[in-house]
Amino acid sequence: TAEIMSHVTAHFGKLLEECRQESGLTTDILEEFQHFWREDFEVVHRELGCAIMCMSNRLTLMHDDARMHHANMHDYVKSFPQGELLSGTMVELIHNCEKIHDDIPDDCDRIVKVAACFKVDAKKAGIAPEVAMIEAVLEKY
Ligand code: BOM
Repeated sequence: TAEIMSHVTAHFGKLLEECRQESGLTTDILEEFQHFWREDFEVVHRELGCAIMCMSNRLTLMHDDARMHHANMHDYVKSFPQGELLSGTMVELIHNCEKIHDDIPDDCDRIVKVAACFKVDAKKAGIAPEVAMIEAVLEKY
């Protein structure tokens, strides 16, 4: 659900600042991670892909090949309140997007495409949070 997704995004987004330097993601591109879900934010910058890879690696959510670690992602999402209601859907949506973009050799380029695909599919599935929902839970993490 969107409520659970707001918690996952709030927690995951806390890692953004420590990944800015190595990813080159400037505040001009994305000021705060929760803006990822804004209607008018376009998920297109390679640097965002690099940042998501860096953030995911801090939580060991990716394999060495920069693809999602399914078991760890399941456990990560399940660690949030009612996370078990979201974990299966989330892993499935991300994996489906990975399959679609598997031919892109550059990790950062591929991950930003996977993230854009996931944003679209999460909206369709009704699990995309409103930015205000994320801001309401930011203080918990
Ligand atoms: O193959 C790469 C898999 C990683 C893609 C992850 C997509 C996440 C998009 C950004 C949205 C984040 C919200 C919560 C974080 C969960 C990882």
